[in-house]
Amino acid sequence: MPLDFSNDSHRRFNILTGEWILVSPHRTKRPWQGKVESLSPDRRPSYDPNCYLCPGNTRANGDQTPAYTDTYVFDNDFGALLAGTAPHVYQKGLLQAQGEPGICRVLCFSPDHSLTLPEMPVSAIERVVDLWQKEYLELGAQPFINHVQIFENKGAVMGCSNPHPHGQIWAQRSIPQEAAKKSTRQLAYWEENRRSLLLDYLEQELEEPVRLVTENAYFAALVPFWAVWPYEAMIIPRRHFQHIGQLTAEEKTAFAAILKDLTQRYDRLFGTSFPYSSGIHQSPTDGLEHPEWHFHMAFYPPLLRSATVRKFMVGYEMFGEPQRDITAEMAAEKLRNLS
Ligand code: H2U
Repeated sequence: MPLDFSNDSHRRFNILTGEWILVSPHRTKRPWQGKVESLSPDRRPSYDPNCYLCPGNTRANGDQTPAYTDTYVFDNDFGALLAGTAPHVYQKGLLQAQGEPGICRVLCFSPDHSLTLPEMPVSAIERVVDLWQKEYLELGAQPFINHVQIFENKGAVMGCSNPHPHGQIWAQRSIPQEAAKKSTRQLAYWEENRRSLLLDYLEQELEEPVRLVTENAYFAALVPFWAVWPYEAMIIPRRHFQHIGQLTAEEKTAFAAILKDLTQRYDRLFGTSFPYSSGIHQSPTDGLEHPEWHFHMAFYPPLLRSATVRKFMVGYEMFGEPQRDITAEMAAEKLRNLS
């Protein structure tokens, strides 16, 4: 008998990281008596005098946020990485460490406190993409910055400290682990085939689009075969390019449009402002070309079955490997039907 993805427990391989995930579709019928998250009220004013990211307000460290009217970026007042840190090496017996210099920035997506990314017009999301481009290129051009991580924590359940629409950038000297795993796997595939691993994957997905959520002329959004989070998704460009600085004008508009399309579907799924962490994975800024890298953006949302029931990565997942019940195909079908 062949493997039945919708019934048999099985493990799936993540071609980008080389890791496995356990899928248990037969468990989707089990009852739930666990934790239910409380909903935070969603209605917010366009301007909050107590928000440190609203135009004209004073931040926690006493600095003034200017009266910006579009997007706004500033150095994180409490950055996890500091530019002046020396990369001193520590080695003693089995203990290793190294100083890690870097730059952390906060990016305000809009002056309007009440909005979230899916609620912004495509033209305004394009301005956010402009800012991501500018920051990636500017930070990446600094000799001591070899990796630029762009990300957003959306929603209190994801640890977001403030509902004002914003994201972050952590740029640093080393290539962090998640990107390093993807670098290794993409490079091995490139060296063997002279082709992009992710583009070949996308082509295979589009042949039988059971995991496809939405698409436009330049990008596709899908639930990856190896998704860990229930409604995890990935935006992949149809053209092979390495980083956000290489987006054409048409691709930039299409990227903003698919970002809105996907995140609006998320909001409709459980009728709530859908929490997630999203991040862009792209080539390191170490001065090399990295033809193996295929730009993409990933979304890791925690919600499982309603606005108040989330997935926890605990127990077996901490000691064994990630596990999910609802399959990637089931999740993609739900998101696809929400248009
Ligand atoms: P979240 O994206 O997780 O909400 O984090 C917001 C960041 O904003 C956080 O890293 C920074 C925090 O250090 N911040 C400032 O830089 N200035 C402030 O006045 C408050 C928060």
